[in-house]
Amino acid sequence: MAKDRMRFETSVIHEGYDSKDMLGSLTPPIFQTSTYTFDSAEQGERRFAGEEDGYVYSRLKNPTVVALEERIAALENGERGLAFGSGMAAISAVLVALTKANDHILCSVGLYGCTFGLLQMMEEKYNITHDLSEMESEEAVRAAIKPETTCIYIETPINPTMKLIDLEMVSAIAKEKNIPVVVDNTFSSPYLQHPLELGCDVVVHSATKYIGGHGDVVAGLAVGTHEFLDEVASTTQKDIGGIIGPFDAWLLLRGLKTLPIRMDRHCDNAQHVFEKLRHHPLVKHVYFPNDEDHPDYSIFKKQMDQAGGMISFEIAGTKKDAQQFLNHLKFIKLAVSLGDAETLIQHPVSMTHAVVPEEDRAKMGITDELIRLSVGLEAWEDVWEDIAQALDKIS
Ligand code: LCS
Repeated sequence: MAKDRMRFETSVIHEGYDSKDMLGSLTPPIFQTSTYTFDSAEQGERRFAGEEDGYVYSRLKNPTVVALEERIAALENGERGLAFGSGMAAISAVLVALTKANDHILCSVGLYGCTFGLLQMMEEKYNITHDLSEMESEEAVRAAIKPETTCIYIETPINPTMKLIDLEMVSAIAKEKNIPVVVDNTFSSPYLQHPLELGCDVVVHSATKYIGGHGDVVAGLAVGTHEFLDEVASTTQKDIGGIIGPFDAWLLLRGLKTLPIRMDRHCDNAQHVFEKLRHHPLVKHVYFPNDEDHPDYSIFKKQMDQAGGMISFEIAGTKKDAQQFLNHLKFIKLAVSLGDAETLIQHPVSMTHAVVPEEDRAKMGITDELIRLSVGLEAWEDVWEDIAQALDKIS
């Protein structure tokens, strides 16, 4: 981060908002309005023509949302941020803006289930094809790029298998070929991984997760250059309309203030639970980036500041054993989503990734026994004791 910028922990609290502009209100006001009045017909004409800056209609711009957009742009070290009504609204607005009929998208081998569903829909409707690649080497990336590839789309760490992709390596190849690289940074949050600083072009987030942090809002964010996000704002966001409401933007501004301290705690708790899980006889594989035996450990060391709060593991048993384990948990919540104060646990094959066809799930490493854990902010000893007692009950 440049020297004249505030440090991350200060930016999450101050960027994008100055109380002097809002009658001294310490927290940003919620501009709960759909539209804005013009002083005259001529002013309305100038605003519509883009000749005068100002507010017109809340699908186009809202002051609470603008504060959030400026804050996330600063946190990701990008030029402009845009906020959306969900992570999927952000992802679809970005992918539709980067493609036209018959183009090709090169994707990481693992993707969130609905992102996979979106890609399938784009293929069925517009023949926008996609391939899944491990992106494990320069040769693999070069071989997977086609003449019609107009976008590379990466999740890292991958949901739910925690594989990592070397963003610096992929973006260097993409630059040579002038192909934009989009990174879903949801699992890391802007605190742990900085894709734009590694040469990637666009970052997207499900802000529903760590950025909101309290399980009370569904929202999405995208960050990139002015040029690209201006285009998204005036096309796939404005005309498809997946905008965020002002109250939800305010919840994210509030959630962001504690992102660094929450993330430190998530990371610390997850590290302890990982150490316990890896030594349990009923656990086959544990997937967590800060593991010297993880095949992508060197990428983790290079690219992430800490490993995050997500762990996946395979029960040594069957799907029925995995479900039995889940049913025996006491306070850990059986729920999809992640990044909340509460520890959440789910079964990807029958929940978040059920929409992915079996063959692709196998390629992604999503087995019947795989469990995904979002370690919360509780005492890690309580989290472990709940997991251990439920494992003990598998017959
Ligand atoms: N990207 C990732 C990596 C995600 O995990 C999710 C949602 C999305 C994008 C979409 O964001 P949304 O529209 O829901 O805000 N992941 C979920 C999950 O793992 N469980 O429930 C939702």
